[in-house]
Amino acid sequence: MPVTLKNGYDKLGFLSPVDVLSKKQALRHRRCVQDAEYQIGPLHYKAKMHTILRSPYQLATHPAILAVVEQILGADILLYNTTYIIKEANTPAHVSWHQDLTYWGLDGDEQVSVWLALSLADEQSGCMRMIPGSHVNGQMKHDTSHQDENNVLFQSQQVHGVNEQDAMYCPLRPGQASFHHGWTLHSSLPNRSHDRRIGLNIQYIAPHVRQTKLPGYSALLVRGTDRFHYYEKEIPATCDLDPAALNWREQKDQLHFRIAGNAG
Ligand SMILES: O=C(O)CCC(=O)C(=O)O
Repeated sequence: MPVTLKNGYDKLGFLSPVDVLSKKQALRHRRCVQDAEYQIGPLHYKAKMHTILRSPYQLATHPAILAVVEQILGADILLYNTTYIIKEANTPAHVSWHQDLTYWGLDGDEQVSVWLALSLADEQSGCMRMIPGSHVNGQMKHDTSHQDENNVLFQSQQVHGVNEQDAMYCPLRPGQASFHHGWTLHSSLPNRSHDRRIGLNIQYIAPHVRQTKLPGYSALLVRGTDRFHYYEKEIPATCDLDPAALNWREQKDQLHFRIAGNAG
């Protein structure tokens, strides 16, 4: 990655758009999601998708993505989670202003989230909006007192008083990705288009970052060395929808929800 891109990430708290896949490749990966949905039902916001499907594993280890992640986190990279975030066509689902790391229970912020578009994510379909520079002051106060069934976030958590005039929209064509820091304030509006908005959210951490809320979280080394061994080792999918892998993922999904779905 040219030095200017890394500088841009450090300054803004995000990088967008980055070309990863061709449109045709993105469509192929979209079909993988939809085939799996056809077989096992909705996949929106479920954790650890790379352990049950080959497509998200291939994407989370894509050299074009890891090259950028390495510039941000360094040579040692753990894949922490993969999850599809799907807004159906013409639906009110939205994401309130928040910072990812607020409820993740991590003891450091050497973390980066990638959002890879598998369909068009633009202003009409509810692409992400980011507040440039909002990552520099760390955690802001989040309010969880207003549950909203249309809010994608587990706790409808939100930061109040964000000046939306400062927001930058991050439109992505299928196959493009954005990268954002865990303290970057971001949100997204409903999908007002006639197509589904499908993104794969891929979260990476540096191996020295610990999960402090509950034991038993797992991760997968995707580059370099893990000298810390804080996480249970994951097995990536070698075929799609293996029954043992489905069962394992279900348990980890519950653990993930107990961690990320609870304040404190
Ligand atoms: O998919 C969206 O609209 C929001 C995603 C998000 O909040 C994230 O990737 O951290």
